[in-house]
Amino acid sequence: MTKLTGGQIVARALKEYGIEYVAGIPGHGIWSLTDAFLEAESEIPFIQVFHEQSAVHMADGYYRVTGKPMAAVTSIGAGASNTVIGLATAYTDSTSTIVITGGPPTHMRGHGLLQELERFTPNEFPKIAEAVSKRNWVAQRVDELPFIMQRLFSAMLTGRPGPVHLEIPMDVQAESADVEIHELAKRLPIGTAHPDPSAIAEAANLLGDAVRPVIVLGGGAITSEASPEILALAEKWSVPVVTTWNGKGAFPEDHTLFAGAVGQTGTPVGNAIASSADVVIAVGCRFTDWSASSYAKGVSFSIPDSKLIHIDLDPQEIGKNYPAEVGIAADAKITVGQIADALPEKAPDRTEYLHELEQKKEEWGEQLSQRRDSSRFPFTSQRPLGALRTVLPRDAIIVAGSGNTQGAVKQTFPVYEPRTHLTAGGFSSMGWAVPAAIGAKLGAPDRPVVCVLGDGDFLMTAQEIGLCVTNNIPVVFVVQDNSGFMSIRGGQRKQTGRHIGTEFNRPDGTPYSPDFKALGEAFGLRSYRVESDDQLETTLKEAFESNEPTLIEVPTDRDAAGPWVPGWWDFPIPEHFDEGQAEYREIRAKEQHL
Ligand SMILES: Cc1ncc(C[n+]2csc(CCOP(=O)(O)OP(=O)(O)O)c2C)c(N)n1
Ligand SMILES: [Mg+2]
Repeated sequence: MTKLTGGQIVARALKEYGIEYVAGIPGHGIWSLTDAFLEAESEIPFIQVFHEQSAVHMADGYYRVTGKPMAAVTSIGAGASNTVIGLATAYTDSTSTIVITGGPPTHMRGHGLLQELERFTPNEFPKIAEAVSKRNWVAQRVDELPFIMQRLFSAMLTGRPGPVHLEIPMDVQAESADVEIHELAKRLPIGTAHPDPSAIAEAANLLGDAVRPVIVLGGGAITSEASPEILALAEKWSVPVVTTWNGKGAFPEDHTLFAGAVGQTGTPVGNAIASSADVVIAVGCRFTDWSASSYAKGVSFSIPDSKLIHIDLDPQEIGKNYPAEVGIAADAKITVGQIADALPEKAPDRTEYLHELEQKKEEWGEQLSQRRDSSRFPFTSQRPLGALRTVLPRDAIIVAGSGNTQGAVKQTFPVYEPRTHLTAGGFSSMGWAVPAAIGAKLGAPDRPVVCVLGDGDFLMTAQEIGLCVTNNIPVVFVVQDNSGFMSIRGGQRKQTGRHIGTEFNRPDGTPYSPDFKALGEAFGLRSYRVESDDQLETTLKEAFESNEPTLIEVPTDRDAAGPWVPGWWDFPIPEHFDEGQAEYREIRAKEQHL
C-alpha cells in the first residue's frame, strides 16, 4: 500500500497501464492530476494543445494508427465541455480514447461555483458526456480510484472499442489514501470472442454455393487486425472486396480482387459489384446510410435478395439495418479465418465475374483520370491526391478532412495497408483532421503523415499546427483552398437550386480566403502556396524530404466538382421545390431498412 493523492493514483495507473502521451489544457479544476505527471513514478509526456477538442481528436488519431489508447485531460466545465465533439467522433467510429475532466469539489456541488453547470441538477457535465462515451464515471472517493481505473481500461480494451470518460472532483484529486494500483492483466480476459461453430458451418455453406459473392470491409476489420485472413479468404474463394469509409486500408487497393469503395461517394465499380452480389459477407461494418446509399435497393446493396453473412463483435449491429442470413457476433479475424478453413480446397471458376470486375475497373480508371490528371489551375479536388500518391511510399498515412477531400481521397488515393487511411467517417467532424493527423504522427513517427483537408475544415482547428512546432511533429498539411464549404454548396444546389452560407465572400461578392501560406509561416511552419500545375510534385517532394512541419496551400477551383457520387443519399427535398421531388420519392420508395 502507498499513500497517494487521487491525482497521483490516476497518473500512476495511466503510466502502469501503458499510456505514452497525455494531451490537454490544465485549469484549476485538474491541477492535482496534471501535477502528478511531473513525478518519476507517473511521468508521462504532456502535450499542451490550444483547444480541448483537439486533445481528444489527437488521441483518436493516435488510436487509429496504433490500436493503443491515449489520454486527454481537461479542467472543469468549459474545458470539459470542449471535448464533446471529440468524444462523439470517437464513439461513432468506435475508437478507444480516455477523457479525464476535473469536476466541482464534492462539498461544493450545486452552489453554482465557477464553471459548474447546475441549474437543473448539481454538476451536470457528466450527463452530457454520458451520451458520447462508451462508459462514464464520476469518482466519489479517492480510495475507489484504483478500481475505477481498471474498469475504465477494461471498458476500452474489451468488446467493441469506444471512448471512456472519467470526472474527478477537485477534492478527490487532492485527498490521499493508502492504495495499490490494480494489476491490469488480472482484470482482463484472455483472447477474444470466438464464433459459434454452427454459424461457421452455415456461413461456409452459403458462401460455398455463391456465384457472385462480395466481401464488405468496415472499420471493424481494421480494429480486429483481420487483413491477412481477409486476403486469404478472398484469394482462396476468388471473392471481390469492397470497403466502406473506415474500412479503407483493410485490403490492398492494387489487388485484382479489390472492387472499390461502396456507398454514396463510393465508386461505380464498388456499388455495381456489391449491389449485384448473391452473397454479401460483411466484416466489422454497420451499414451506415452513407455506405449503403440510404438502403435504396440496387444502389449499393440489394439485401434481400442478396443473402447476408454479417460478422460483428457487437451483437447489436446484427440485423440492425439489414436482415442477416447468418449473423455472427464474434471477433472478425478469427471468424474470417475459420470460414476460409471450412471452404473446400478447390475454388469455383469465376472467370466471367472477375472479367466483368476488371472491365468495370478499367472504365472507372478512365473516368477518374479526367479529374486526377487534369492540369487545370486552380486544381481539381483530385489532382493533388494523384500527385501525393506518386510522391509517398506505400506505408505513408493519409488523414482526410470533411467535405470534398474526404470523398475524393476515398476514390482517388489508393492505400495498401491497414491504418494508413484515417477519416472521421461516421461523425465526419470538421476540425478533426488537423489534430488527428498530429496524433497519427505521434503514433507512427517514422512514416510520412499527410493531412489533406479543405479550407473550411482547416479553419476549425488551424491553430493546432503550432503543436507541430512546439513538439517537433513533422506533419504535412495540404489545404485545398476553394474559398468556402463547397461540398455543402454542391448539396444545396442539388436540393433547392440555390445556396446560402457556404461561400466565403467579401462584401462586394468576390471570393475571400485568408492567406494560408502566411498563416503557416506565422505559426512557424515551412509554408508554400502552389502557384501552378508544374510546381505541385516538386513542392510535395520538397516538403516530405525536409521532414519538417509543413503547410502547403493548394488553390482549388470553386467550381471543380468534388468526388463522383455514384451512390445515393436520402436528404429530403422541401416539398415546394418540384425539381428533383419525383426522383427523390422514387428512390426513397426503394429503401429497405424499415
Ligand atoms: C463540425 C461540422 N460542422 C458542419 C459540418 C457539415 N459540413 C460537412 S463538409 C462541410 C464543408 C467543408 O468545407 P471545406 O473543408 O472547405 O471542404 P470543401 O467542401 O470546400 O471541399 C460542412 C460545413 C461538419 N461535417 N462538421
Ligand atoms: Mg472549402
